Amino acid sequence: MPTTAPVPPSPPLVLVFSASDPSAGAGMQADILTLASLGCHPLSALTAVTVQDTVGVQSVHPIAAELLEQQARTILEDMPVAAFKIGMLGSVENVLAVAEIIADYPEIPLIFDPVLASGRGDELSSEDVISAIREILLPQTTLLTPNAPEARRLAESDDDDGEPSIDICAQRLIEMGAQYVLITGTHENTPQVINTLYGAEGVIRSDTWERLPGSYHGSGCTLASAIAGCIAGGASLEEAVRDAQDYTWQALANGFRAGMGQFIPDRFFWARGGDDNAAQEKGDGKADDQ
Ligand code: PXL
Repeated sequence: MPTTAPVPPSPPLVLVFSASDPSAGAGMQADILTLASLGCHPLSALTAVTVQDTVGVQSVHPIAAELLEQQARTILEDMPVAAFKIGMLGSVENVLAVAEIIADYPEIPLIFDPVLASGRGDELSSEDVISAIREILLPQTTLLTPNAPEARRLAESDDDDGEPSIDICAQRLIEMGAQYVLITGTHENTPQVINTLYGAEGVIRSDTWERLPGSYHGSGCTLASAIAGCIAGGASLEEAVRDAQDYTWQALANGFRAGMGQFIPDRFFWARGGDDNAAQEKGDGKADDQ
């Protein structure tokens, strides 16, 4: 009797909705590198094509919503997806399309990195896109991962008299429907980077990291994808947030300057061999853990 070889189990499947960045510093390429590095199989639904290098974004070309929808639905009908990750969406039509798709899969955890501007300040989402995000995506989000400026922009209100605190912004984003919010402190003027995870009851954990000297392209994409990958691999949300920060810090510490602009995180730092990668030389980067 011929024996059939056992079929190896599938790695965890993560479906990413994000835009192409040809520099592979950020966007879909960053998501795919991160997920592959963490042992997941990355599935992709492209939302936009950008023209950019490590210095800046030259143009953004949203994909037609119908084509975006076809990419995702075709994959979802074929494979059991363990987590969704959303990055840049590119148009209001694409926000609507993605919101409709994920509404059909309420049991799949959704990690949403609300990309409003690039790290270098290029606008990547219009006011209409931001309104659509608030109204139809936040209520479906398991974990939202804005940096502090994005959190302020998403949570701002006409009644604000001055800038609301980060704690208030997190509370508002949870009231708008996100289950959890992780606000990153990379853009804040603090000596260390403080990332804080909030739930309905307030702060769940706060992690403080040594601030690295360089300017990095794609740190937020790396963090959100790493969280999605850890959750897809079976981690709890809090474990995923902790482990993904550790992974991201090491990817940044091993970042390389491939072009004339920002550093690119090395998502495969562990595969370069030897004991001499920068993260190991610097210790584990953790300054404090509250
Ligand atoms: O880092 C956020 C980001 C996400 N996606 C794309 C980007 C950027 C920043 O430039 O270009 C496509």
